[in-house]
Amino acid sequence: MAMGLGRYSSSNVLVTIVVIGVILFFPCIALGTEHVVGDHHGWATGFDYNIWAAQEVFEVGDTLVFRYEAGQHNVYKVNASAYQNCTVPSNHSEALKSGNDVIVLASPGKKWYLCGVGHHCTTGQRLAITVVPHTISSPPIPVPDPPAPAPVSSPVEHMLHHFGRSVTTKKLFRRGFHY
Ligand SMILES: [Cu+2]
Repeated sequence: MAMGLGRYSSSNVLVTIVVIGVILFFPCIALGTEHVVGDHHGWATGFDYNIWAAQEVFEVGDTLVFRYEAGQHNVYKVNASAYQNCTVPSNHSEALKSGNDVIVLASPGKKWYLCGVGHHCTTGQRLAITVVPHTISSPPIPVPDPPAPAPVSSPVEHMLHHFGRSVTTKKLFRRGFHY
């Protein structure tokens, strides 16, 4: 094996394969949509995130971006009942709190998030979304080939039948015959 690969060691080959894999998959990842939660309102109180979420389509590979002033809010990923009851997880290390928290939606299904600061959740600072499988950019609808210019021979032969054998293809074209 080493001989056949010349100077390349098997680890180099592995790296190359991984790089090629990343390059092949990158377009898919790169096409993921970035959803800034609440758009210009960001992640805050006094906003209806259900209305916002209803207008978005969340696909696997997309990202959620929670933007807020660090220290004012935070983001917990919770389950359905915690979302319903605004139960803040007791493990505070689970909170995202950078003020620009990016979450990659890695799997389909329902996801719930809430702010664990004060009573922010009960006043509306919570988000429930449904992530759907990534739709690979739909393959082009198969369009039947445009009516291929019929093979030169057949119509010409057909015409020859009508015009007589002395009429050649060249003559037909010289006379401005188009089909
Ligand atoms: Cu908050």
